[in-house]
Amino acid sequence: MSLYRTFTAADAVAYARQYGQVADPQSLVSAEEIGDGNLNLVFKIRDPQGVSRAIVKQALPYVRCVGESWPLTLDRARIEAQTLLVHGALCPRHTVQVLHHDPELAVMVQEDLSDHHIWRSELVKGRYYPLAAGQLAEYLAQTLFHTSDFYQNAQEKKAEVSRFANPELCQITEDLFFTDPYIDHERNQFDEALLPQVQELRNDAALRLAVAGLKHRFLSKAEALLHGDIHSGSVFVAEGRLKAIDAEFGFYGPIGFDLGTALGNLLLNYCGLPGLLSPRDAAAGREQRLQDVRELWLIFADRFLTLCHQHTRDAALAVPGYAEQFLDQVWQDAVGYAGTELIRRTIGLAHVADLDSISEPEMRAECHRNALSLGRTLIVNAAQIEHIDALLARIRQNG
Ligand code: SR1
Ligand code: MG
Repeated sequence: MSLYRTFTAADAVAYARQYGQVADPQSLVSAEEIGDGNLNLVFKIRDPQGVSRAIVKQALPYVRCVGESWPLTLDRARIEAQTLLVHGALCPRHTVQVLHHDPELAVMVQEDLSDHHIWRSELVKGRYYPLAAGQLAEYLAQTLFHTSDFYQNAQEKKAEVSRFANPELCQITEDLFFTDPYIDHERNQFDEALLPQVQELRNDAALRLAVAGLKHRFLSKAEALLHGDIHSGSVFVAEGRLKAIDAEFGFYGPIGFDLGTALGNLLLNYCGLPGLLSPRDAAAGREQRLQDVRELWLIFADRFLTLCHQHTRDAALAVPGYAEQFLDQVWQDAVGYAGTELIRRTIGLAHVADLDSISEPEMRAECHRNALSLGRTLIVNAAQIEHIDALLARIRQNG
């Protein structure tokens, strides 16, 4: 018999008292449900002064942003906790700490990060965290290298691929990134003004062919234990600090997918800034975003290659030149996946505040159009965009 029940605020307080690892558990007295993501309940647990002391997160048996008509496995809570535990062991500085988790209740108590802010919210307000892109790159390099075949024992890795099989959450990505935006699907959402450009994308044979390749690689390349949803809403930042959260989409997939998701979200912000800030602030913010894009890739590439050169344990993969060749493929994938993130966040089911909070309709439509055309450019031309400066040039050309 299943022990699962959906938590009330009182359940969340009781749970945090038992498992929150706080000095004085009885001082936890109230809970506020603050989940604003697409899937889960998230409770902040407070003391009598209203100070947040613990976070309790519970998976619902359905997709929260759609409702009970879209059931979804509770096993995602186990996958999330276990992905964060693996990533936390590899990169504790940049992974939220899991204090306790229970797969049956689909619940997790995690470290309270109330002194941090969600990176996306800060980017939308034009706030710059100059170290964040480099820190995210460090998180990605450490977690992806150490769970890849360069480092992990081949037999142990196969067992991990099976432990982290995440078919229902992967299917969400497979559908929302690679299928829905290119067909007439009821889940898609976009302003009517975009319809001509949406139809062009649907009829674009070169684009559809490149997206097929990206989807196929997502389905079949078990390269490393990905975060699986590392957009700017899955990242907490504070002055000089960064922590990845929300790893329920974790699975063994193509390394370029995590890089592409992170890059794509920086570019969504780049596309939206003209509609969010004054012309002067938007121009400055866009330069900062390009700097973030540059640092994210260059620091990731540097760290990943250094780890390959110093710590590769597979004798054949350690042959001189192979790590560089592999990284070239990761780059090509990352450029393409960044393009799919731009397109699906503009016209698919799940949108982002970087574009949708633009209040002026014409400006919003123009920013949406820029995101779509940049997304297409990256997907179709990934093989010709051979290095970071070529990418930055393409972004500037797009407008
Ligand atoms: C139905 S879930 C929609 C989106 O929210 C998550 O954060 C993932 O990005 C997913 O694609
Ligand atoms: Mg999430």
